[in-house]
Parts: sequence; structure tokens; C-alpha cells
Amino acid sequence: MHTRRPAAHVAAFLNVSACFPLTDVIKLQLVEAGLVECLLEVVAQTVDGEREEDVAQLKTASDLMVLLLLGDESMQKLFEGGKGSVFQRVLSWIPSHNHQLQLAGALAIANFARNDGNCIHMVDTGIVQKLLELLDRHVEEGNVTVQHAALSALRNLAIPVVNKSKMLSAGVADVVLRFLQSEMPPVQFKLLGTLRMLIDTQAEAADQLGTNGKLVERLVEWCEAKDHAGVMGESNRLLSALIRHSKSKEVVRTVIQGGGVKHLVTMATSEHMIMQNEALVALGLIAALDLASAEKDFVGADLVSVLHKLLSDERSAPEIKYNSMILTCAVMGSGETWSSNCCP
Ligand SMILES: *[C@@H]1O[C@H](CO)[C@@H](O)[C@H](O)[C@H]1NC(C)=O
Ligand SMILES: CC(=O)N[C@H]1CO[C@H](CO)[C@@H](O)[C@@H]1O
Repeated sequence: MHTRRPAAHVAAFLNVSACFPLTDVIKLQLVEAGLVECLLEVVAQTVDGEREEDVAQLKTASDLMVLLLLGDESMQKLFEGGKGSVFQRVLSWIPSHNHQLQLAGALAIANFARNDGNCIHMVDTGIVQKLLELLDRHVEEGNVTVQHAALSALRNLAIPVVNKSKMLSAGVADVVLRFLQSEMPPVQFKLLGTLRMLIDTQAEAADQLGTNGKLVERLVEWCEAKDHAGVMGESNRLLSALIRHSKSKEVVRTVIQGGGVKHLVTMATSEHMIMQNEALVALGLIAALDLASAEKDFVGADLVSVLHKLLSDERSAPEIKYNSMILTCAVMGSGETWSSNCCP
């Protein structure tokens, strides 16, 4: 399901692509014509320079490098199975002392991480440690653009199932959590996405994060971030994912105590079916695992009328109706013998 992922655009902050509208074909041609070697040469010559034109050239050359990686074919050609000299050079930018190179290096990794094969190779050859060290250097008073780029790279790398546990044991979740207090929505958004990718199918990690009261509290706060739809959506999705992947009563308790139930009820009315479903499954687990504690919040958020709406709306997909029925059943089914028959 997750084989393709969005390219990490420099444009998120710098709006460079507006200046260079390169098509994928042109990107490939530029790569084949050897532009990359020239760019690397410019970088090498200007990296220690302090003159204004050195700084400007370094920025242009490294931004252009990232742009070339936005093309699927040019990216794969430069990756060369992870042995390519370009890939190796870009890797060396990450531990450098130049913020611009760190930024370009992290964005480049995010772009190389657009398919499972590349991600698996990069994780196996130690890229995670390099990114964590980079983030570590940018925790407080750090450069927000670099934070955003490094988190984008980690998020993409965390998508292949085989590498999640490896990234978790490398301590990615702990480092990412150090940015929980960030006030920058782009950083918040990538932080949420990285955690959500990491805990997908990882019950133990979901349990650990889902019982982290500080995290859940922040998620609930972000579920109300109406000015930042992306952060709000990701926050809802992570809240639901913590419950779904842990299936843990402790996590359910933490979410109830943190005031998260009402947000999940609202999420069930999302315009995106995938989010509706994620909400319904999480609410079903809440009802199954701790109905007594959740009851007040279900009533307060008017869950019954949400369910009624989902069940009676002919535009609701069959899957949504089915999960709504299961949830209805779980909410009513306080008698154990009865509910075990009713709720699969
Ligand atoms: C962060 O680093 C980038 C790249 O050097 C630079 O363009 C940007 O101005 C820096 N941002 C801050 C807030 O220092
Ligand atoms: C520990 C872990 O899951 N790492 C894996 C990353 O992916 C490759 C390819 O499947 C495995 O060989 C690693 O063991």
C-alpha cells in the first residue's frame, strides 16, 4: 500500500521549484549530461567560502541537486543501488557543519527514500543514525528547515514494514519526541507522520507511545489546531493508530483521560473514508476495552447521532456501515455474553 510516497520538496520552505520548472525528462537528461558532477564540484569549491557569492552558489547548486532527485528516473539513476558516488557524496553533507548542506542532504535522502528498496538499503547501511545525530544538533534553537527535512527523511524511511523495528530500536521515536514542543506546524506535521509510520503494525511501540501522557495531551491539543488542517488530520490519525495498533486498555485509558474521545467521534464524520474507518475502529476498541470510562465522552460527543447519520446516509460506503454497526453493537453491549456474540 505504501510503495509510493510524495517527494520532499525544497519548495515547502524555499519555493525553488517555481524558479526551475524542470520536467522529469529534462531532469534525466541533465543527469545524463553530467550536471551532477558540476554541481558537486561547485559545492566542494564553495562550502568553506564566506563571500556572499560562495554562499549563493552553494545554495543554488545544492538546491538544484535536490530538484534533480524529484524525478523518479533521475533519482534511481543517481542512487545506483546505494553504491553511487553521488549518493555517497550527498550522504556526507548530513554530518557537515553547513546548514544549507545539511538541509539539502536530508531532503535528498527523503527523495531517495521514495521506494521500499532504497529505504531498506539506506536503513541497513546506517542512515538513521546520521539523521538522528543531525536532529540532535537542531533540537533547541535549531534550524526549523533542517528539522523539517530530517523528519521528512525519517518518515519516508519508516514506511517499509521490515525497517520499522530497526528504526524503533535505533531510538527514532525518542529523538522525534524531543520536538513535541515545537510551535512550527511543518515540524509538527512531519513529527506526527514519522510516529504514525513507525507504530504501524508495531504493537509494543504503539503501547509505549500510547501510554505517554505528554504525547497524548499534545495530540489532543493538535486535534484542535483548526488553522492547520494537516496537523489536525495527522494528529487524529495518530491518536487512532495508537489505539488500533496497541489494542491496549492502558492506551485507551490514557486517551480517555487526555480528552481524545470526542476528537475520534468527530473524525468518524471526516470527508475521507480512510479516516472515518480509522476512527470507527478506534472507537470500537475503546468501547470494547473500557466502555464504562468512555461512556460519558460518548454521550458528550453525541456518538449516537453520528452513528445514526453514518448508518442512514446512503453515501456511506459498505465498510463504513459495517464498522458503524459493530461500533453500535459494542456501545450497547455491556452484557458480556451478549456482546461476544454480537461483536466479532
Ligand atoms: C536554516 O538554514 C537554511 C539553510 O542554510 C537557511 O536558508 C535558513 O535561513 C535557516 N533558517 C534559520 C531560521 O536560521
Ligand atoms: C531489523 C529489520 O527489520 N531490518 C530489515 C530491513 O529490511 C531488510 C530487507 O528486508 C532486512 O534484511 C533487514 O533485516
